Amino acid sequence: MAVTLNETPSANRLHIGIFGKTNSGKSSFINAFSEQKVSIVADVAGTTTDPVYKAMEIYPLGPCVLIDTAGFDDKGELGALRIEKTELAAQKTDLAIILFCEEEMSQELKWYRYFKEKNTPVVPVLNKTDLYTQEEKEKIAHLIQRNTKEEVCLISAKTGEGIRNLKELLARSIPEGYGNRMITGDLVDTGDLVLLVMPQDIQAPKGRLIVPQVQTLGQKMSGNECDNRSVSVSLGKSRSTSEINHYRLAGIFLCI
Ligand SMILES: Nc1nc2c(ncn2[C@@H]2O[C@H](COP(=O)(O)OP(=O)(O)OP(=O)(O)O)[C@@H](O)[C@H]2O)c(=O)[nH]1
Ligand SMILES: [Mg+2]
Repeated sequence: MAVTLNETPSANRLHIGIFGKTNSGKSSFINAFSEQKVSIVADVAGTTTDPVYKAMEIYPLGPCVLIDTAGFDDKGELGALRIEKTELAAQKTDLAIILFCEEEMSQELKWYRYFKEKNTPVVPVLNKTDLYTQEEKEKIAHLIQRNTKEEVCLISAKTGEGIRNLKELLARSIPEGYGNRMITGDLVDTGDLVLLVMPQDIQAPKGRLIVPQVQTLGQKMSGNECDNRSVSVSLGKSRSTSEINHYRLAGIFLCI
């Protein structure tokens, strides 16, 4: 499969799911966080119905997929179906953000426990802080902290306050070993002979490797896998199938 310079396959992106009650500001948050208009925002509870998946590069997190979800308290006619979709998004989530917005937080805490049971890191975020006095903010944040034992991030999706701190907190919360499972997964064991066959992407600058090729080389030649005897072969479009098969016989064949 050819991968262009600007594409990171979705499976290799950090999936950040945003969860919270209807009207807690999930869609506003995604827009503020990404500095783009990704999701529709409205005062009406149940505005987001199906999850919205948006791939983007976010500093300092790298390639991510942001997932906007329907409120987990959706009581509309299709509420149950929407919650099912939200659960599916939860399964794809590597790092969960739970948006709190008020003192009543029983459902948020239920979802917090759900993610913790799955060993998915969770960052609790108090949104709409522009609506609260300093004292009120501290009181709610303290309540969240007491119930989750996690560092709580205070933000306003409306003013953008706190978003930068949150990005840094998220970067510190990336699941341990997340980068290790990129690209080659469990295809290769220590000591294997690895043959990388790298077709030259027409969109890549002449003579350069594209990002996933570099990542694969980097992973195979460093860290825990430095025992691999890596051989890199760069093939032009014109190579014949028999020639490729010849390489295939020499060991593991990865075609990027
Ligand atoms: N004052 C203030 N209002 C906010 C903030 N974030 C969101 N809102 C408002 O809250 C309302 C709901 O925002 P949405 O972003 O649509 O909320 P949502 O969680 O996506 O809602 P659903 O899709 O219905 O689940 C809108 O009127 C937003 O303008 C915030 O930080 N401060
Ligand atoms: Mg929404």
